[in-house]
Amino acid sequence: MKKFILKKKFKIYFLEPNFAQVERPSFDEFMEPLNLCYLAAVAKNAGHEVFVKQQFNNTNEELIDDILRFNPDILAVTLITLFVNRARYITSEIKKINPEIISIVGGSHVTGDPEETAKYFDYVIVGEGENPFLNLLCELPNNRKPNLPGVGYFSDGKFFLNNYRVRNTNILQLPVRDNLDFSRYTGIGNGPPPMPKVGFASMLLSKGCRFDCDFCVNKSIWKDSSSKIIPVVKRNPEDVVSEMKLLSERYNIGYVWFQDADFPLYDRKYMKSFFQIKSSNSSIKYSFMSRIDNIILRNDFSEAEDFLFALKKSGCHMIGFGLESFSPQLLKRMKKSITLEKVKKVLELVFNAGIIPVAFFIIGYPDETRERLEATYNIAKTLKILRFRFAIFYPFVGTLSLSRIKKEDWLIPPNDSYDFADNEHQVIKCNLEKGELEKYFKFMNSKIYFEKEYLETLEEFYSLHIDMQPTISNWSGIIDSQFKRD
Ligand code: B12
Ligand code: SF4
Repeated sequence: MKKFILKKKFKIYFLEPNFAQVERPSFDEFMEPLNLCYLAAVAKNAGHEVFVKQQFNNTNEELIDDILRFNPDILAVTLITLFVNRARYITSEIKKINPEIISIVGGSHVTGDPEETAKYFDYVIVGEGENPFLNLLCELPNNRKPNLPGVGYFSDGKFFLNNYRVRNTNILQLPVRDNLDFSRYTGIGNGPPPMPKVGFASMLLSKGCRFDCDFCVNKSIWKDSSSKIIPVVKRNPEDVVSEMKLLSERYNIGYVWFQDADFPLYDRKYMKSFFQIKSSNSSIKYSFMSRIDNIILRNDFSEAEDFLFALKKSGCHMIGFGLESFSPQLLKRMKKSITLEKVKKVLELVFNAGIIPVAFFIIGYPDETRERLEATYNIAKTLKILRFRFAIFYPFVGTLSLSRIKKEDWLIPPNDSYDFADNEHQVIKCNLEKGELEKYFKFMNSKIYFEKEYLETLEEFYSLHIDMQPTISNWSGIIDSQFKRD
């Protein structure tokens, strides 16, 4: 990263707003705002004063007071779609009291729709934020209308954006974690099997993704304008392990959730070197999301089996797979080329290795039908999956799916409320009756844990892996409390 000259030391308040509807109790599943922690690190190293804040369950008013008390020069907000309405409100209230505070936003929503977003904030930053943000901090003291890659704003009623993107290949700096409340981080929420009772933190081992799923925003973030595309940047395994060590020593962390978009299991050489360094230096457990096609390479089952045992031995506790649906038509539309046969085999191998297989599904995709939905559920409950997450499809800005959905007239008007970007509400038409999809959503996410097939799978897992046996035996209370929120 190039050296920046400090022209003015800014006080920067980095904010992750909470969900659109704070009173909704379903989501108490917070993780570190890694994006802001990385941005704070580069700003701090450049000489600025930084403070990272998550709204959690604070009211907007409490938060506004907190921001004003800090008295920042800059309010830097991360925006996924669900945060948009709240972020607009907080920023406009702050501006009414102190118009001098400069608002800068970035994140997946901003990258997907920079022009619309820029109507409500002073500056938008598209793609990876580190370099554009630092460049902007450098320019602001002399020039409020800079022409910088990745930076956009309205000027005299006209939107300006320099959309040139350069990948940030530097992931050497450690995130700023100074004022985070680690007691709020609990892994991936309630439900069987339980998460270990240890401190949780988030990390990145790599950045980028080699795929292009129809519904995903990630591709737009990791884009590169030059011809030399660097799809995935991996950190040096030694740096990863020393960050793990630091997390356990400084914050008493026992579990790391990697937030990588495409965790590099496919690079066996890299992974083996990670295992080696980790085994002799850190006992932290860890989890990540992976593609099904990253487990068995070149149809070599026995290599995959050995690899998974090594993965488990290195501390891997859980792997999340985006399975999405078992309808071949829907998978094709999502541009996800996975087959049920492969899914079954991979889940079995992961299960046998003693790693908890978690599956994520999308329901209500365009062309979803009752039959497809039920078929997916009925297959899912028989597979070697220990934790499920069914999410209602939301077409995020910047995705291929949104442009197709608009063209094919699938959106239910009005579709301008971002409060429903929580994957719990139906926002596009589908071949089900009104309200039916939401009912399926609740049913699928809770009742699956009481299915006979599921309970047999759970029992088999614990009989094979006695060391992972939980102390809680009755899940009904936990699951019911999660889903009683009407
Ligand atoms: C971990 C994670 C979570 C965690 C924690 C969320 C959190 N604290 O951010 C949990 C499990 C709670 C979660 C929940 C949800 N998530 Co989530 N999550 C992720 C995940 C896997 C990693 C996020 C991350 O840290 N990435 C690493 C950082 C470094 O990358 P980044 O966030 O993109 O940040 C870079 C740039 O975007 C930019 N940037 C970002 N913010 C800012 C701010 C400023 C000021 C600037 C200058 C730049 C900037 O610079 C950063 C550094 O390069 C992403 C997918 C992914 N792999 O990115 C999805 C993702 C962010 N989640 C998503 C969604 C939809 C959700 C849920 C609504 C889904 C649900 N119902 O289950 C909920 C919402 C609740 C919530 N509070 O977030 C979507 C967002 C899409 C959108 N447009 O809104 C994503 C992109 C997944 C996807 N591909 O669809 N999520
Ligand atoms: S869904 Fe996962 S695999 Fe597909 S493009 Fe997004 S991050 Fe990559």
